[in-house]
This record gives sequence, C-alpha cells and structure tokens, in this order.
Amino acid sequence: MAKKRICVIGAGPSGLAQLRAFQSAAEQGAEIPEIVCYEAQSDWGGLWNYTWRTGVDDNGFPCHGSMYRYLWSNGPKEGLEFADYTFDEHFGKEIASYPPREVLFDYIKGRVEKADVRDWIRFDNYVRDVSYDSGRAKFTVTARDTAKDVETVEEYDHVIVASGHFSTPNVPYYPGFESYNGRILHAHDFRDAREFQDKDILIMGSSYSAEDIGSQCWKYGCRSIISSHRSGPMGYKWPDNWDEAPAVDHVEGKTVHFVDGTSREVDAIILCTGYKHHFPFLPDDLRLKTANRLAAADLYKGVVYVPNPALFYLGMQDQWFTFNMFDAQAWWVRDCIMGKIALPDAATMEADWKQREADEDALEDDYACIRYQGDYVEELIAETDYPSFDVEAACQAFYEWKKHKKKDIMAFRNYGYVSPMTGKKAPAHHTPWVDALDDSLEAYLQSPKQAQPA
Ligand code: FAD
Ligand code: NA7
Repeated sequence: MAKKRICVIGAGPSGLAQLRAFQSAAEQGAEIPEIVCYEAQSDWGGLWNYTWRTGVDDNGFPCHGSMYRYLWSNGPKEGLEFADYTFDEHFGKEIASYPPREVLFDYIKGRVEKADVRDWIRFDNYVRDVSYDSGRAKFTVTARDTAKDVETVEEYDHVIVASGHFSTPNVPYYPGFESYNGRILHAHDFRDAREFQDKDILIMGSSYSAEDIGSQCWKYGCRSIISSHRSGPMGYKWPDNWDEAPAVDHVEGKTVHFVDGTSREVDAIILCTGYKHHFPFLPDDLRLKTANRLAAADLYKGVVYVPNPALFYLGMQDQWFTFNMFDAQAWWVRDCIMGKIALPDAATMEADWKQREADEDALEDDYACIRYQGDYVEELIAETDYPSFDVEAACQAFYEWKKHKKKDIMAFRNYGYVSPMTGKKAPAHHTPWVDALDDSLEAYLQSPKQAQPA
C-alpha cells in the first residue's frame, strides 16, 4: 500500500510539535507517513520568530507576526515546558521563569534541531487553497512558493492546520476614529514601546495584550496610560500614571470620551481587542468557525474536525497551557493518523465537543479554567506515549503566577516556580523585570555576577 501523505500547515510551536511527534515514532522504529510542512515564513517558530514588519510581509501576504520587542513570557515557563526536552537540557543550567521571546525561540528551535526535522518543511510556502474530494478521500493543497515564485498543487490523505489564531486582528470601530489626530494601531502592529516614550496613550481592552503592551509602554517611559474596558477592569494595582476607564463612547480630535462621561486627551490609541480565527485558504466545508475559548467548537478531543475527520486542527483553543498542550494534541493526532486511536461515530464526536463547551461554561473562575485545560492535557497524554508529566505542578505554577500578578503586576516576573518536569525550583532572575531593559538572550542568560553593573 502506498504511504499516506500528510500536510501540516504552519511551522510554529503547534506544527513543530506535530513534526516532533512523527519523528519520535520513527525514532522508535515505527513506519511513519510522508510528512510535508508548509511554512509561509522563511524560518520556523511561528509568532516567536520576530519580525519588524507590519502590514504585509515581504511577499505581499498578511504579516503573521504579532510579537513585539521586549516581550517576556507572560506566564511561567513551567506551564509550557516540553516533557521530552526540558529547559535544563536545552540551556545546560537552570534559568528563571519568564524568559524573553528570544530565549523561548531558542528553546523551541533546540528541540526540533535535535530531532532533525527541518528538511520536512517547505519554507517560503504560503498555502493558498485546500479542497477535499470525498469520492477519492484526498485533499488538494495549493501553495505559493514565494522564493521560487511558482505555485504547487499536491494531494494528501490528511491535512493538519497549525496556522495559529493570533495574527488576524479584531479591529473595532468607534465614532470619531476617522478624524482622530493621532495614531490608531492594533496590538498586532505594535513593535517597540519606545515609540510611545513621553506620550499619553489609550489602551483599549482588558486582557493579556492590554495588560502587557501597557506594561511595556510604562516600563519604557510613556507619560500616562488610560486603559478602557468593555466588560470589567483588569483590577491590578497600577502605577500612579495608569488609570482604568469604562468603554469608549466616541473620539473627538485627540480627546477620547468614555461612556461614564469622563474624557482624556491621548497621543495614540492601541487597540488590544483580540484576534480572529481566520483561515482564508480553507473553503466553508473545511473551515473552523469558533470563538477564542478553551473548548473550540466542532473539534472532537479539541483536534478532529467533526464535519470531516480526515482534517485536524492544532492549538485552536484559548491558551493557558501552550507548548506542552500542542504536544499532547500532536501526539494524539499522530496516533489517530497511524491507526492506533480509532475515532467514534459522528454523533459521539459531536456530543464530545458540546459537552466540553458545557463544562467550560460551568467553570467559575480562572483557577477552574486552568485546571480544566490541565485536565484536557492529561486526558490526551494518557492516550499516547507522550512522556507523562506532573500536570498538577504546572497548574500550581499558574495559580502562583496569578497570585503574584495580583500582588504586584510590575513585579510578578521576578518570581520562580517549580518545574513539572524536573521538580526543581527556578532561580529568581538576576535583574528585576522593571530594570531589565535589555531583553537579549545573552543578557538573560548571564549569571547574577556578570549582570552586576560595573
Ligand atoms: P503560531 O505561532 O501563530 O504559528 C503559526 C505558523 O503558521 C506561522 O509560522 C505562520 O507563518 C504559519 N502559517 C499561517 N498561515 C499559513 C499559510 N497559509 N501557509 C503557510 N504557513 C502559514 N504563549 C505563551 O506560552 N507564552 C507567552 O508569553 C505568549 N505570548 C504571546 C504574545 C503574543 C503577542 C501573542 C500573539 C501570543 C502569545 N502566546 C504566548 C501564544 C502563542 O499563540 C503560542 O505561544 C504559539 O505561538 C502558538 O503556536 P502556533 O503554532 O499554534 O501558532
Ligand atoms: P483576548 O484575550 O481575546 O482579549 C481581547 C480583549 O479585547 C478583551 O478584553 C475584549 O473585551 C476586548 N475587546 C474585544 N472587542 C472589543 C471591542 N469591540 N471594544 C472594546 N473591547 C473589545 O486577546 P489578547 O490580544 O489580549 O490576547 C491574545 C493572545 O495574545 C494571548 O494568548 C496572549 O498571550 C497574547 P471583553 O473582555 O470581551 O469585553
């Protein structure tokens, strides 16, 4: 029988987890299908592969990158550690708990370099279209090779969509935006907080991007921040020059008017208003339509597309757990494709995701949400040979992280947590986050002694 052909779309953390999952089966002697991974960018790492570009990329496709300079992990690294490749193994020493982007990029790369799967990836290949022929049970994938400036059309038995969902901005309109005398940008286009040094800014939104982009701007010297919320305030103890306001009503000139009748003049408006799940390369019958939530709609076990179970999605959930959750999913998808896991009938798969949604809707607070996603990770890894790990310890790291944020939002990154993989507690970073202006890998990995000012 001819070998199955598998298409993976995207070589970010999710797509790379899929490559590593198959490679690990091959390493143990299994005969694996032929894998082709299409990656639009010229390097791997997904969002962690920083780009200074905004708008369109160098080939005219929408720029994927949403990460910015000076970004440090917004959750403890103990919550995302790979079970088969620890931080200690990669760095050869213990490192602190909130690595900057470049450090995490290095860690992601380390595992797949060791696995030697780079040749499975077609870089500079943007997937433009996918269709499914149910008679022949084959997908046709059309991609633009932007380096060679040619189009390719190939057939596959399965497609695994790992294209991420934090790259297409959700950009709301408020009256007066068209005549605002300043810069309006979405978080997706935010790159360097120093642009807002000595400026008064409005941050719209009350979730991770709002909290972190505001904190970056504060750290790098903006004059004042007002953050506006639609549902409720973030509620941290903000520095004196950071206020919270309710929703925006309208904008006039440089003045933003809030629904409670108050107003503030600002030099820039940064829309931290989230992202859309967007798959322009998929037709309606294959296209996932879900809100950004822990239980994504239409996905059995969070990965199998119920209307067409030959199609899989990775990493489409809102995320507390990231890298190791993508691993849990990728190992499970691998075993499903390789026939080790059998899928139930359509009605059972439908009932599965609906039950997950109902269970999520019943969760009372963030702590319960963390546990819920931890349980999901545990459920998947119990069904494959992904190295079992102490998910409870990862949850504990998240719980402590939340408490530390409540205590001091500008100091939570100074704490260390226990690794669910090694059981060791991370050292405190050599420099408090507010004083650490250099976020390079070299600066981060310095010993406390090297980091002492001369
Ligand atoms: P992505 O990282 O988005 O990778 C998707 C890949 O698919 C990209 O390489 C892209 O080029 C490729 N692709 C997309 N479309 C196509 C196409 N049509 N053809 C070919 N290739 C395509 N998580 C954490 O754990 N800690 C953090 O601190 C953290 N901070 C974050 C900060 C920001 C600003 C954002 C936006 C997200 C952050 N995240 C964080 C979450 C992040 O989503 C995950 O860490 C992770 O990057 C998701 O991996 P992914 O592979 O699913 O998607
Ligand atoms: P999120 O977590 O989806 O949050 C989006 C925020 O934007 C949230 O506070 C929303 O308010 C707010 N929002 C959405 N639409 C509007 C409109 N129309 N008007 C005002 N406010 C709005 O996205 P983030 O970018 O913060 O985080 C995504 C990822 O990036 C995350 O994984 C991080 O690690 C980095 P709501 O609460 O719905 O009222």
